Amino acid sequence: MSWYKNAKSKAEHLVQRGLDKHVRVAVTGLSGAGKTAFITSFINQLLYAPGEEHLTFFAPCREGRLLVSKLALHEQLHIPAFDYLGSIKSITAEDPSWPASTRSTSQANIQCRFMVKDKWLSQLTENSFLTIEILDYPGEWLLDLPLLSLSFKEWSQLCLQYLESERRKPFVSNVFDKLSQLQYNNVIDEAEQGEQLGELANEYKNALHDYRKSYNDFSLALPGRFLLPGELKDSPALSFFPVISPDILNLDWEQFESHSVLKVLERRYNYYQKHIIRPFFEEYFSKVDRQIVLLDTIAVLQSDYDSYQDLKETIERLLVGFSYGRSNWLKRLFSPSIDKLMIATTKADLVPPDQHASLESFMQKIVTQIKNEIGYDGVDVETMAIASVATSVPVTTEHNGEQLLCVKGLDDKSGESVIHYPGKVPAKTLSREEWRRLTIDFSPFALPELNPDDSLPHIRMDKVLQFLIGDKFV
Ligand SMILES: Nc1nc2c(ncn2[C@@H]2O[C@H](COP(=O)(O)OP(=O)(O)OP(=O)(O)O)[C@@H](O)[C@H]2O)c(=O)[nH]1
Ligand SMILES: [Mg+2]
Repeated sequence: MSWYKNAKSKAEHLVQRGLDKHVRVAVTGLSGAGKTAFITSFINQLLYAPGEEHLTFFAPCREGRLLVSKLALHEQLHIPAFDYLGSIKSITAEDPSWPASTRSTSQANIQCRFMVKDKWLSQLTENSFLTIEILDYPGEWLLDLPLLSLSFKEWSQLCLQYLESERRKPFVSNVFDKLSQLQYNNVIDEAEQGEQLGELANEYKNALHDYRKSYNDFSLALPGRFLLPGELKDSPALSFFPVISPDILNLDWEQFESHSVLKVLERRYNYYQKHIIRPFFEEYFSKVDRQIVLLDTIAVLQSDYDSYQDLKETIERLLVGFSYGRSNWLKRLFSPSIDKLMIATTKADLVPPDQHASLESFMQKIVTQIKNEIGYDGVDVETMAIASVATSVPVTTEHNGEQLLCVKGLDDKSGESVIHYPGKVPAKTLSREEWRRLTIDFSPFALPELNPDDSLPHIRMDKVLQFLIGDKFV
C-alpha cells in the first residue's frame, strides 16, 4: 500500500501548490487618513484570528477554519518590510503613541493556513494556504497619480487654476510674481544656471508647504514628492515648477528651443513622471486584487466648506484614475484587476455608535458619483464606518431628561477619563451656510493602555476582513 500512500501524498502536494493563493490588498488614502494604523490592525486581527471568536463577521474565524496565521517575508526583497512589531509596540506601550507618519514604501505578507470549505476540494486536501500582501506608503505620493495622464502644459494649466484661487493666493503671491515674470524662452546652460532653477523650485515648494500647514488641503496641483521627497531630497529631479504665465501657456511650445528654460522644466517634469511616479504606481498597482480607500471624514467635518470641496475633488480625481473603467488609462498602463473596493471612513471610535450611519452616509456623499461609476463597471463596492484601533467605549448619559449616547475615553492632554458628545453628525452634504453653523467637536482621545497579548480593540475590522479577503478562504 506504500505506493498508494506515496501517490496520495504527491497528489495532495500538487493540489496544495495549485491552491497556494495570493491576494494583494491596496490600502489607499491621503496623508493622515489612517493607512498605517489600519495595516497594523489588519495584521494584528489576522494574527490573533486563529482559535478566537473576536472577529464575528469574518467567516473563516467564526467557522473555526483559520488554523494558523503568521508574518512572512515577501518576495519583493527590494521593498522594506512593514514595521509591524514597531507599530504594535508603540500602540501598546506603557506610554502609548500612534505609529509615526510614513516616509517610504514598505510591505507586509501574512500567511494563513486554513481548513478547506469547498466540498470537492476537501476530498483532495484538508488544508490550504493564503498569502495576503499589503503595502504601506506615504499618502502624499498618492497625489501624483493624476499627473501620470497630464502633460507638463496641462499640469501647468491646472496649477495656474489652483494658485490663482483666493484661498491660495496669500501663500503663493511672492513666488507667483517671480514665476510669471520668468523669461521662459531664455536659453540656459543647465550645469551653470541649474542652481537658479533649483532656488525657484525651492521657493515654490516652500509656498506649498506653508499653504498646506494652514489649510491641510490636498489639492492636486502639488507633486507629492515636493511635500515628502524621501530619498529624492535636493535631487535635480525635483527642481522644476509649473509655467504659470497665461501668455506663455497660450503659445505653441514647439517653437521653444531645446535649451530654453521652458524645455528644461518640461524635461524635468517628464523625467519625474517617467522615473518617479510611474515606477511607484507600477509597483503599487501591479497585481492588486482588492482595494480599501480610507477617508478621514472626521477631519473633513471639523474643517470648512472649502476644505470639503477640495477633498471631494481630490478623491474624485484619484478614484477616476483607478483601474475600474474598461477604457481607463491606468488600466492600460498597469492592468490591475481590482474586483472589490471598500471605501471606509476611519476613526469612527470618536463618534457614538448611533451616529455611525450618519457618518457613513456623509462620507458616501463625498464619493457618490464615483462609487456609482465604479459599481457600474462590475466592481463590488462597499462603504463602512470603521476604527482600526478603538480608543473609546460607548456610554449613555442623561441630558435635559433624555438619554444621550456618548463616547468615553482618555483625555488627550490630562489622560483623565472623560465622556464626550461630539454633536450631531450630518448625514447629508451641507451648504456653505450650513457649514458655518455646524458645531461639531471630535476631540481625539489618547490611546488607552492596551494589553500586547490581546488583539487590538476595533470597530468593524471583521467586516472589512470578510469583504476584502473572506471569499479567498474556500
Ligand atoms: N481614534 C482613532 N485615531 C486614529 C485611528 N487610525 C488613525 N488614527 C489617527 O490618525 C493619525 C494618522 O494615522 P496614520 O495611520 O499614521 O495615517 P497614514 O494614512 O498612514 O498617514 P501618512 O503615513 O502620513 O500617509 C494617527 O496618528 C492617529 O492619531 C483610529 O482607528 N482611531
Ligand atoms: Mg502612514
